[in-house]
Amino acid sequence: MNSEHPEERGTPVGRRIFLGTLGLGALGVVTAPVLQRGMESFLAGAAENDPTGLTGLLPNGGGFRYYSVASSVPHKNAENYRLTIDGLVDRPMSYTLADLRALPQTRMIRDVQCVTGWRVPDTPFEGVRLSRLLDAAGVRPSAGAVRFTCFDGVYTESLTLDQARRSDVMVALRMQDKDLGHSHGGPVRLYVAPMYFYKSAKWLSGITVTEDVRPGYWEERGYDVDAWVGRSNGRDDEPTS
Ligand SMILES: Nc1nc2c(c(=O)[nH]1)N[C@H]1C(S)=C(S)[C@@H](COP(=O)(O)O)O[C@H]1N2
Ligand SMILES: [Mo]
Repeated sequence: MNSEHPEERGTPVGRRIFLGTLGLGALGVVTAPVLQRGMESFLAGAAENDPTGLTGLLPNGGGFRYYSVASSVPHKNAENYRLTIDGLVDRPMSYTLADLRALPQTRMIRDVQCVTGWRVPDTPFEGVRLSRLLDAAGVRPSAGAVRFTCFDGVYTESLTLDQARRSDVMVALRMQDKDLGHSHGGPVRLYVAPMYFYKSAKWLSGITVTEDVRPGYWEERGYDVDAWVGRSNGRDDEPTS
């Protein structure tokens, strides 16, 4: 490795750049399946060696595919999980899991659609409407967008303020009538029902109100920022919301 570019030495970053480049080269559609295939063979191997049947609880069972652009993600629970809201707000906030559970919960049942093609019908999600958290923080007039960050340290997402205030956008605590497990982004993930599932950032830890949209992880790698199901990314799927 060239010592003039010490920042290029870290292998995790190098791997992310490699995957991202693949994604750009094929309009972003190749990248996720590459990760997915690795995970599926891992799951298949795990299932073969699992007399307890516990691997049946892994996400592949329900039609979901497991995705993470980070190679490892810390586990967070009721003791150490925090969700912060900051940026262009009057009252920056930090919520514990108990705080979020104490707020009014919304339940929605929608299809989940990944931009790579897989769809999971009629999936119940429960959590707190994002609009409620934004109102509690007091969004300033100069604000136009929201940026989401994750405790995997890598993934980011974004919405316009109008999109973020839709009633079908939530900070989800439960999916399929269970508390969100780690592999699905638990304890808390974003859920943007009308958009491709890449908008639904897993392991959500930060909500920052900003002036303008800053494209998220996959959006910097070729996916559409306005990710409406059936009306973006060159796809014609049935809308989900
Ligand atoms: N933090 C984080 N959130 C993420 C992703 C990711 O890699 N990291 N992948 C996205 C994509 S492309 C999809 S399809 C869904 C997958 O969610 P699942 O693993 O629960 O099926 O999460 C989205 N949110
Ligand atoms: Mo996806």
